[in-house]
Amino acid sequence: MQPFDDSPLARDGKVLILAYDHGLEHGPVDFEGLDGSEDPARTFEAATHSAVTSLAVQKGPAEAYYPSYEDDVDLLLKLNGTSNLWMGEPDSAVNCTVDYAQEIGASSVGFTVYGGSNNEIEMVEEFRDAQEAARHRDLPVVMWSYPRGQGLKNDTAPDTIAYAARQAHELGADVAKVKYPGSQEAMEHAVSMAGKTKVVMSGGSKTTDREFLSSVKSVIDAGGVGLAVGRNVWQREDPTHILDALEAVIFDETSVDEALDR
Ligand code: FBP
Repeated sequence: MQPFDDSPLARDGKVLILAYDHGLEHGPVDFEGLDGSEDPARTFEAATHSAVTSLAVQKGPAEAYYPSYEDDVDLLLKLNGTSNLWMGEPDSAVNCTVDYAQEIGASSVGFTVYGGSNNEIEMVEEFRDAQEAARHRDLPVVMWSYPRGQGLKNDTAPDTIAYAARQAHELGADVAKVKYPGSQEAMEHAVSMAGKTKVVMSGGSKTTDREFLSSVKSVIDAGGVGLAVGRNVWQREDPTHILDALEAVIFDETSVDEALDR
């Protein structure tokens, strides 16, 4: 297992994953506010920004677009994912194998686990297979660690996010991608629960530059290594502007004001 800092996921020990799997997870509704955002090429292009350490997509966009970007973008292949078209306890289909992900150019893989779902046991067993296959191929593993389901009242409560971070560590993820638990203190608790697993924040729905950057800043100050973000980048008219600011906060550890002035 290669040291995290030398892994393709990280730059200077930090992470900025640009996520673009929303067409599957949420459907066309996420593209409604901005014409052109439905075009995967636009987000592949954004991922060439120096702040982006990898681009997380499903197999289809990877097969279709990654060949044009393989010199400029690190590919994180999301191995499972689900649509919003059905109802029931949270679950996610395994859509791609680790072998095939590597064949089409992935340098890391991602996997969602809905801890607390009635489908948790099966999801964790699927994660086991993916994690071990990834270890054999030396591909780092990011767990989208999203507790949710019938038993959970609040999926961003501090204790829940700390458990999500710990679950990712216990199951062998290199990086735990968790929702923001509302404060720096709560994020510190999650980071401390994650052992050697690195913690990144999940972006969430689009908000103002200042509010978004402030939460990112508190994750960095809490010992998190960065961010995995989708809508707060590619739903903006100018993804470059917010990526410049994220580069400042995550990699240069500037204040939010300084990042906004760049
Ligand atoms: P955002 O930054 O847009 O929240 O994207 C992160 C992400 O994990 C995506 O990879 C995924 O499509 C989406 O959030 C899932 O969000 P949820 O399941 O909470 O609706």
